[in-house]
Amino acid sequence: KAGFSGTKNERMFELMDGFLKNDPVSLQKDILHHVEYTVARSRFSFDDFEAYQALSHSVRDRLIERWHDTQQHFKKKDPKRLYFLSLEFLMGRSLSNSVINLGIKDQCAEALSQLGFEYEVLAEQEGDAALGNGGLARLSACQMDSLATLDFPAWGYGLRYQYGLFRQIIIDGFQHEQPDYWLNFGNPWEIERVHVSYPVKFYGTVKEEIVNGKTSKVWIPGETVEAVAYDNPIPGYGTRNTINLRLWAAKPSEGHDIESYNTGDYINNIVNRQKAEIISNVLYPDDRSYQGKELRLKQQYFFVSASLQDIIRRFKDVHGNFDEFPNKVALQLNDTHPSISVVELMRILLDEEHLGWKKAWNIVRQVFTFTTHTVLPQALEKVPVDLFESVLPRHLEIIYDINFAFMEELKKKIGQDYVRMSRMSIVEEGAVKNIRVANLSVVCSHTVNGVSRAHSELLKTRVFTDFYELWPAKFQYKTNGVTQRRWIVVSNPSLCALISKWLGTDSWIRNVDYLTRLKEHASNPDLQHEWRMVKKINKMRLAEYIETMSGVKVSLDAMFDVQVKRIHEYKRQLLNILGVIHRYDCIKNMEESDRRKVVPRVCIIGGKAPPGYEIAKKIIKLCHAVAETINNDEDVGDLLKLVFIPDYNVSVAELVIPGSDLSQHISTAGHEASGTGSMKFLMNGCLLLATPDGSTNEIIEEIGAENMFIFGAKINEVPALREQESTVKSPIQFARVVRMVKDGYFGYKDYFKSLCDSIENGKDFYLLGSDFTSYLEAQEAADVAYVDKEKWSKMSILCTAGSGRFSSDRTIEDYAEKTWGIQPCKLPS
Ligand code: 475
Repeated sequence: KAGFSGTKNERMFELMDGFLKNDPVSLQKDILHHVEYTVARSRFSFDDFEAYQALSHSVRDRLIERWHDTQQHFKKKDPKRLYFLSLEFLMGRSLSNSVINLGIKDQCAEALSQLGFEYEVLAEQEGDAALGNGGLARLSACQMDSLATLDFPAWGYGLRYQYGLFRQIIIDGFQHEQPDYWLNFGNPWEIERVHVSYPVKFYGTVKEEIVNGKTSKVWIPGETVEAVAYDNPIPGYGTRNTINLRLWAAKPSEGHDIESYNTGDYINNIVNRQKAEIISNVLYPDDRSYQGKELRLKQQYFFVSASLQDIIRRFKDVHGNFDEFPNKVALQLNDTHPSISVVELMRILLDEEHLGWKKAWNIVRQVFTFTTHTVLPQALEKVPVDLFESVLPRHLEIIYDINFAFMEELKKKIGQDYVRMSRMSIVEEGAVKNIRVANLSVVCSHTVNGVSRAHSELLKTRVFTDFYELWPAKFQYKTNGVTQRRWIVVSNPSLCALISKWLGTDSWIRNVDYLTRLKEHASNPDLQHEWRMVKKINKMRLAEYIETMSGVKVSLDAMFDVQVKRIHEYKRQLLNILGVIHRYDCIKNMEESDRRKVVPRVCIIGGKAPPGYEIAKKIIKLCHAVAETINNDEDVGDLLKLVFIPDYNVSVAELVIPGSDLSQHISTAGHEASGTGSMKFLMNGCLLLATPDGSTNEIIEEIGAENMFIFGAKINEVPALREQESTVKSPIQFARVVRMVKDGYFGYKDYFKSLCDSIENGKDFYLLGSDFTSYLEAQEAADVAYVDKEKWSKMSILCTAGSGRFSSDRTIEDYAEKTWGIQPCKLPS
């Protein structure tokens, strides 16, 4: 408009007529706009993938609007913010989740259908964002969803890996790892912030300087790398609040090393600069020990340093000094991986803000909270002092100072108990001197959380006993949870509709307490019938997928029995496979007439083995070898099938979980810190066959043992069983199935030898033999229950009805109140 005479802001408001509209016609216009101007295709010719891109950009526009408003609102209100620091986030797909949380799925589907596209087909075009390994990383993703939905002023911080978790391909039954270059086709869900970047320093030396009459330490780095922000909006459900997951990518630093440019080796200098990007190149697969891996330490420090610079900049925008810092900032350490941040914050407060030791230490101890996700001692990180000294020289000094202060404090409390002091010390003395990152985290955090009640007991009695005795009040637990938005609404739309219909409301999507009301209808034959129909639809989807992936045709009448999770000895996929062999052996040796009584099963196993974990890889091969024999045995037919689902990831889980009848969570008691897969199955009305480990005991409390199949040794029985293990003979059925593998019944005799040896009498650390009989009994109980359709349906409904306590909404409310001290900060709607 020529001649406009108002202010700049008025002009902007005039040009922008409110928020983007969500009716199908507006969405269509946006989609076509993006086809033409973002994807740069003709609106008269674009394929499914291009349509996915255009749709994603249209959804992203809506996310950005809300994201801006949310950030503005947080800025205005200046509440205490939670910063969730995690080296891993397993987000999976964003489109399907975003349209649900924005409440625009139906409108998108309608808009697309008139353009000749199917929403479901487009959603499938998206690859997974797999910036994490397993349980810990998916938990972070679920918690982000809950933080947004519950309107908490939270930020997630992590690393933007160019390569996510490896892709698993199976060749001849063996796992091979392939790089996951997930950014190949672009990523519409992130916003690159070229102007939000910070220098991160490494190596070099520390000097003393006099600043304002006081000696101060100055770190002269040997290398500087730039961290650039990529923002990923996380929308809440049923609220406009949209929070941010900020991931850092490494870029060569501008202005760094100018001198070497003058030496004339122009090309080589550019090549060297490029090496900076290696830091955020690749996610480390969970190999249980990272000891001595320099790149891992650099990744940790890189993301921590950039995040803290960002957090402090935001704080200083509003506050003139650090007095208010603990009232405005909560820093959550997701496992020990980001724990170097306690030292980095000390360094900033001491060396850059010149606060003085006492004041700085006082602040640090008020802002950090730590959650640990493991009970395995080998997973507790240690960093060799030499490595630390080279990469982060100033941080090592500060760790020594923290440790000195801690040791002095300890001496006052416990006297001269040097043995105990050396156990608790942050610095481990010995042939190789190490920094114990777990001890550092416990000392510097005001709260230490476990991820289930059982886990918390183990932390107190086995892992951190000395610390628990010193600071009992520090130790808490928050039983994990998963988000019902992703795990029911997104992945099981039929069940979602059914639940809302029978409850007469969809309020359970924001408030899971409503789910308990399903209990009242659990015996209703109409609900049971509809419930079975939903399961059947989901089993059909899964059966199709299985056929495409493995060529095996499975019967929908069979019980779908599923174990999907990372492959680990303690998770005992081997127990499952040996159980399948036993079942096979029974069927083979049965009279023809008895075969008619067998409850048909499809046993499904999926999961990735850590690349360097030999035994885990052998378990995958064994699964394939056994499957090959069983699936091709005409005596067996539909009575038993075994399939391995390759490349298990979040989007595969969304397909597998709703289609399962029974799922297995069978870790040796005392080894699974919590387990969250079980919760996803539970929500989807899938019965659990489980050991009393991790969060299972709490599930039993909610659902009742009579609605589950529980077996095996209890946590407190395991140590004694282990001691007796070499003297107690394993049951004959166990010996028989192991012998079948050993004798080469499934081929690869030599290859499986070490696997069989690992469970031989006297070496069976994970107690497969000892639990085998009760495992078979539990399996039999499941068969019996499955035949009684009414009973099974009722149990299944009760699983969903009792799953509310395992929503991450409950976990997050609990953290907010008891650990972080944060309040909701909701955008006015
Ligand atoms: C537990 N991952 C589950 C889940 O709390 C629990 C370790 C080292 C490096 C990279 N990743 C890891 C884990 O430790 C992990 O995933 N732990 C899992 O955390 C959430 O439910 O029992 O095994």
